[in-house]
Amino acid sequence: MSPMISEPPICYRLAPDRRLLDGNCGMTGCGRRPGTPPVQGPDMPPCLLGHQHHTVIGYDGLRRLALMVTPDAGGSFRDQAWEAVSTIRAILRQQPEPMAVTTQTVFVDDAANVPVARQLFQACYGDQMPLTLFVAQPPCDGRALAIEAWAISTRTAQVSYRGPHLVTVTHDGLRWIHASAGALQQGGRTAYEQSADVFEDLRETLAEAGGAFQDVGRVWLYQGGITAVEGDTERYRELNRARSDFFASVPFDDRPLTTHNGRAIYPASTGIGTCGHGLIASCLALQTERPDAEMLALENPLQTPAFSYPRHYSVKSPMFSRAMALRVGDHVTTWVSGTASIVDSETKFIGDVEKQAEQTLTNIERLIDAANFERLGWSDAGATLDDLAKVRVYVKHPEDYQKCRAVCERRLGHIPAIYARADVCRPDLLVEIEGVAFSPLKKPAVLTERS
Ligand code: 3EB
Repeated sequence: MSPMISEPPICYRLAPDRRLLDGNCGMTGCGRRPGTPPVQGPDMPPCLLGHQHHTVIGYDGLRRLALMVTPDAGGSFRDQAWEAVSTIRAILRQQPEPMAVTTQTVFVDDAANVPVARQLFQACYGDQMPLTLFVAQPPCDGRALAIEAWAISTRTAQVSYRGPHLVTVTHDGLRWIHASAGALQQGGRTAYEQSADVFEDLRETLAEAGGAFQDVGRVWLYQGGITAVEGDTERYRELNRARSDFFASVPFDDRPLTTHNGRAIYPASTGIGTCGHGLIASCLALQTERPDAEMLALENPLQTPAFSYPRHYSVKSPMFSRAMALRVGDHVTTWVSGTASIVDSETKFIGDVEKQAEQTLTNIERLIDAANFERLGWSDAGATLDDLAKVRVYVKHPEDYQKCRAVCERRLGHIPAIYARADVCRPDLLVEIEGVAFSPLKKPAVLTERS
């Protein structure tokens, strides 16, 4: 028999930037309450681990992580990808519970590098390959890639890896379906055909897991050449036309989980450009019988609903909600759609990226605040920018990166973030921001009697 080998001690602590916990999280090793500073370990060793930011989410006693990782040391694409993956593993290894990565979005500077990344992920994850999206959007800091990954405790959740386009996650009576579709290349199809195909593929993939499109709360659409002209129209307008046609066949007013407020309920969405040619899409669906679970589509008091934009923006309006909120257990999760400097239906601050970033963050702030939840019927919910677990910032011009980052860091603080270069669907929009917020439900007021 071989002698017992003891685990080497972990020498470097990778401290999370944020802990979003429901007061006392009840997890072993975590007596921390929200707002208290994180315990800092020694600095991570240079050159071994990449620049990492992560948030620990601990609501309902379930440990989840949002990770935003960029390699530090440069080198070849393979070196950088290796470093990013190693960093993710190091963070997971340091958790007090076993964790599994469920989904990742990989921002790459060049689609030609995707095969190398795939090979590495395969070696690293084996048959537990997260749902992986490659998005041709160069990270703004000049690195060859950046990874957004989500992980969940396998002590609580069962993760089922059902193929390259489908992962399901089950815990506490909730069943999540992550699905993806699309191709990095256009393959001789028109934008309309591409978009129609992608939505149909998503529908079929969801069906493989027993899901349907009306279970979908969040959609991401990454379109190559989003503002490019095709025939006598623009590719993004054609995507909207295909989405409208597809959504017409989805019974969105028959969502099992969602509060209606008297209108059709569209998923929250991001529709963003890439420097590739194809269309890549993903979606997140939820099924549950839990009586305390409910979803709410949010509109922004500062903005015209996208599905009511005037016709000059697109013959068929973009069918998405400004955010989708889910309440279950002790908290609310709010998926914020791609948000830009639009007030009512007009682009604000044309040519001024800093003011656009400010307006965008103000739009998000107002979208998720307690007043907006109250307006839409949830008087015990509400979130602030501090509740965001992570953000993605899509920057149109690489030279605007530092300015955008300065505004975001001033308004959001030190938050896990990836900045990537991407075209926004309107030519005058210079920046677009999306994120996910986790916030506690207000406990019902308890009347204390005095004796
Ligand atoms: C806007 O507010 C900016 O087509 O799904 C944001 C989020 C935008 C989603 C989509 C488009 C989409 O209109 C653009």
